[in-house]
Amino acid sequence: MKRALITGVTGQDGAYLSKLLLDKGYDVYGTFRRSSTPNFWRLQSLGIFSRLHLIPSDLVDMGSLMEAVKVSRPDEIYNLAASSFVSTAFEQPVGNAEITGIAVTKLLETIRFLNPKIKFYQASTSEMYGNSSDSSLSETTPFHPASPYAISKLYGHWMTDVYRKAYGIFACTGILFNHESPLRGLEFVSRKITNGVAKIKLGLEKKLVLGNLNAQRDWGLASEYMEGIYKIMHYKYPETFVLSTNESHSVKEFAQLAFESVDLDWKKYVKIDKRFMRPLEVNYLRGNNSKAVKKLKWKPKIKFEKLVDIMLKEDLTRWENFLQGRSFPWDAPLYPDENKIITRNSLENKTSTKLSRKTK
Ligand code: NAP
Ligand code: F7E
Repeated sequence: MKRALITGVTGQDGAYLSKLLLDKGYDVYGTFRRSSTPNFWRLQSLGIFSRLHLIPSDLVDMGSLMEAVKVSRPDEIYNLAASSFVSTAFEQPVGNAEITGIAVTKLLETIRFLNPKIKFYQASTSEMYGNSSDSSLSETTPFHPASPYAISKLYGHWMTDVYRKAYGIFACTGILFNHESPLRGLEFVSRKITNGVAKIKLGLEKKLVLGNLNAQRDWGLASEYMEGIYKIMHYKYPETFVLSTNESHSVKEFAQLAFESVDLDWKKYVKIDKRFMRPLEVNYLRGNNSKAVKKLKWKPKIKFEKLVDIMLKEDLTRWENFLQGRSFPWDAPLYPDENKIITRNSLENKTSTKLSRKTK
């Protein structure tokens, strides 16, 4: 039986990848951070919580990472843990470098010391491209990172490349474009919209406050991207692959489609607040997945419209079940009102503006 160690098992991708590997017969070990309140709702919601081995570990603590590798004796390590919310990385750039960047080297050093035969996957990101002049982004497109998060990720990306070349470790990377699901964190715009629209439809909320509606992203379904990660790890050589849908849609399109799906006019409910805009924005991202299609035979089936539909239906069902008094693993009832969270960005941008004519 193969053994896999996944860092960040409590996150969206950690949950879906755990399920995929368990279904393939792997013995799966997952690292989690100790917190004062249990944080396993995604694993519970996929029905796999009791099938995993859990190891407490923090990316800032090298000893705990070494311990996790020693205890799990993995054939494969998937490094999914990171501080993954771009806005928070602007607020906490030093912490982000430690968690999202330097920790990659800690893991690679652990592999080098303990067992260089362990295969390693690093979760790289389309954010590393920043505001590129290319309209279709592939493995050969130069990087222009535009956030502390992207810089930390680029550090981890290149470090993985160095350990592959310098020490012959099977160290591979996936440059994944945005992938979403009903298990996506509520701070990310996709789930913020589907959760917000569900609440408005059921009369639990009156408005949805967003930031830059014009930003465009290449959005796919997380579970399909985990199949891609598995294929990257099992390709004959350790290489870098882009995983994307090759389509780009704006935040405005996302919101419009979600409201229209429940017969509501988005213009009546969407408000804009600068507090949700970033000090530096990545305006447009669209991937080119042809290498993955050709070499891995990986191709996403779920595109934008279907993705919005899947997420919205799940959030509607959850709120309906909640109103009927049913209990189930879920994050939304405990999530704070984002408009009340004081951040550096919210203090600098106190003005809330109605949807401008231009955006309409
Ligand atoms: P996520 O839902 O935010 O999950 C991140 C995971 O990292 C969580 O389990 C989190 O633990 C853990 N973590 C954060 N800080 C940690 C620390 N100091 N020590 C140990 N664990 C820590 O992110 P995701 O969407 O699943 O993404 C998975 C990976 O892919 C991340 O590296 C992300 O940067 C990258 N990525 C994501 C996308 C995307 O569109 N989803 C695209 C490209 C790349 P807690 O639950 O305790 O917070
Ligand atoms: O923002 C805009 C925002 O936070 C998408 C992470 O998984 O994917 C994710 O990063 C866009 C941005 O994701 C709001 O300005 C407008 O342009 O959902 P997001 P992200 O920043 O693209 C990449 C690939 C990763 O690697 C990351 O880990 O939407 N936007 N209004 C908003 N964004 C948020 N969060 N909230 C808003 O109200």
